Amino acid sequence: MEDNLLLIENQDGVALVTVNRPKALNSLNQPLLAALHDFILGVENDASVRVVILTGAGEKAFVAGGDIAVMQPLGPLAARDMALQAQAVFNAIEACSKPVIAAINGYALGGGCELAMACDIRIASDAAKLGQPEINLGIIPGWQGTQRLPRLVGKGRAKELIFTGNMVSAEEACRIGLVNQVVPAGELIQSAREMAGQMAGKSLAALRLAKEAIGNGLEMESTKAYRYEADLFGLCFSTADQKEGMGAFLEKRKPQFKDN
Ligand code: CO8
Repeated sequence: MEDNLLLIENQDGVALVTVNRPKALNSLNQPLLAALHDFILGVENDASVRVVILTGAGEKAFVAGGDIAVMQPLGPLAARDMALQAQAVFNAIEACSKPVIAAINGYALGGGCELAMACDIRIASDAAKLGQPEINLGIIPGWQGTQRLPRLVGKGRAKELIFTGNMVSAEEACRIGLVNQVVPAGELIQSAREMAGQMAGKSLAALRLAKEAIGNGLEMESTKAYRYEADLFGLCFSTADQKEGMGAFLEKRKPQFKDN
């Protein structure tokens, strides 16, 4: 049994969470998935956490996928269970009311790329490599890669990546929209912290509604999505933060948000 599969460090409202199985390139097994799930559900009620940064231990990998040694002997039902277990974790990240930033420090392959795609924002080190190499193992992505990848990079590029199993550099991933920005390896966590710090100063109520509008709205037909956005926009006006934010602007001072 491995200890400390997740390292968690909370500073100034930003939780830095490190997937910690560097000897297996941080590949995800069931205990790690369970730990990630517990963590992300806990964040919801933890007022000390405003933004999450997810990264991998060591210099080589963010997460090199699902643990192939665990998967190799599985039968179909157990494989489906493992797919569903991870999908529940990734759905919880997507549904988390607080922003989650993936700081991709190295290989983000298969389930690792899928984990990064479940996060709201991806910042990659210039040494990172991303891909969906499942085809080389005789399988297809099972942790939502066939769905999230085409939504991020378009159907054609997603098919190319999934059918060839080729990895792309961080630069190429940025060019095709798979990551938001690329930074020098030594500056990755600092860059992620700077972005997280900016978000941590906002109203959590507004951040949450913005995340819901984008996430849920994209799954709707556009006229319904526009109405949904208007509804959530209206809901902002039930918060003290809306009165404070607009009041502070008019009074030419910095807002003091209270997250409600
Ligand atoms: N699972 C288990 N162990 C791994 C994994 C992995 N995904 N990746 C690396 N490791 C282990 C290696 O076996 C090795 O262990 P050991 O030292 O005991 O031999 C150690 O990590 C270091 O790896 P390498 O020696 O291979 O390091 P290299 O620098 O030579 O290569 C690579 C690095 C290119 C990243 C290479 O390790 C690699 O190709 N890894 C596999 C990448 C991959 O195919 N990922 C996709 C996995 S499938 C998946 O994610 C599907 C998820 C959905 C499943 C649905 C549920 C059933």
